[in-house]
Amino acid sequence: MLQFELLTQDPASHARRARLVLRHGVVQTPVFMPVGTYGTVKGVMPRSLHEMGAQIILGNTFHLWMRPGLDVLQGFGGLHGFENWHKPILTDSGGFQVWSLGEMRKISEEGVKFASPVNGDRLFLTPEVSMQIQTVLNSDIVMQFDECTPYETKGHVTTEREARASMELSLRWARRCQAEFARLQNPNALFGIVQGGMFEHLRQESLEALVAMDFPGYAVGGVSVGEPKEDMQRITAHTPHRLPAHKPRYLMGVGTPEDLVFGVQQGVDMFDCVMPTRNARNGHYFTRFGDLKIRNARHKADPRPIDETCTCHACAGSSGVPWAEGGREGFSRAYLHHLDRCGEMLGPMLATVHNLHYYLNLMAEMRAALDAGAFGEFVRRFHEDRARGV
Ligand code: PRF
Ligand code: ZN
Repeated sequence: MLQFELLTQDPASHARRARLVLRHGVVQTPVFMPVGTYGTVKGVMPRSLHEMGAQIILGNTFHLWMRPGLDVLQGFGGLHGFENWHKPILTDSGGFQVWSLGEMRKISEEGVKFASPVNGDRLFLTPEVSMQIQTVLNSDIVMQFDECTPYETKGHVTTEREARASMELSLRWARRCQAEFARLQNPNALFGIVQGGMFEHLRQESLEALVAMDFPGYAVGGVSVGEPKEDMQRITAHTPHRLPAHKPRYLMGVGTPEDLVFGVQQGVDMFDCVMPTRNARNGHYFTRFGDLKIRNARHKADPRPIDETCTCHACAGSSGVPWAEGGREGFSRAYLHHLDRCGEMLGPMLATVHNLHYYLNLMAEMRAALDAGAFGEFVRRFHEDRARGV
């Protein structure tokens, strides 16, 4: 179901290189997982994802349960055949997506009651139902159903008492998930999720209880939920390296390029985030030399590509030879600006390709630096380049 082999460990941080073997293939870590909520990484064909070096993508229990529904997915033997992606898939449990519904839901010990945002049907998502759905999806990695403790609700910052109650509920749900997953004889891997809000001692209790349950991998949830950056970094620095060294660690829903580098330094192996894909659709490009907003009028007649050193299809065209090395097949900033102004769909498509290429390449560079014993040097260069400006 899951094998995890540690390859190298950076002596100066918690960063490590590993190889994760799943039922649909091998994943080299540290890894970034593009988000494909509805069974599609928005605007990108599976073939392009493969060419960009994507090793594993995400899907969402909650959305796929709403549409197309389990009977359709069952007919395709799960999500891989339906979306035509035959490499590993991780599915989130619905815990976070239900949290995002806000007012529309009611949480109890048993699970979460809510009205379908699609047709208003009354639905009840429980740990057992989440495991049943993810078993039909046949995802390589199944996430436990949890409650993502909010940082604040309507201006009220979550107290320690509230964070404890929420963390303990997630632990009881973890046990129910584990029992149901076993009952269903799901052949894939179930990950537990550490919660505990912004409190280190609650995080410690959560992780100890989950480690005692012996999951094949662990996630850190409940970060990047609107808290100040210092809190996010404090929790990211606390939890991952305290999890078992011989099992994969996944930081959920994080983050910026800087957050990924920081997370790897803290011993995180896996990341997912909508940022590269969602920001792309707003004309926000991430690059080695900082970020760029294509809507800005200063790009109106600029013949240069987004990043002269980038080998993605947007910056280097089909030759893959970057502008800086004499390739002239990339799309100009002027053209991308024009596509954005006209609302043409090629604009967000190219931006998504570039941003995902940048994120996936950043992870590949971190893996190469770890392999070469030069991670510290990589981190120094990364910050220097990002501060240079595009
Ligand atoms: N729980 C689950 N999915 C998530 C999160 C969580 O806490 C987060 C928090 N950043 C993102 N996705 N199940
Ligand atoms: Zn590019």
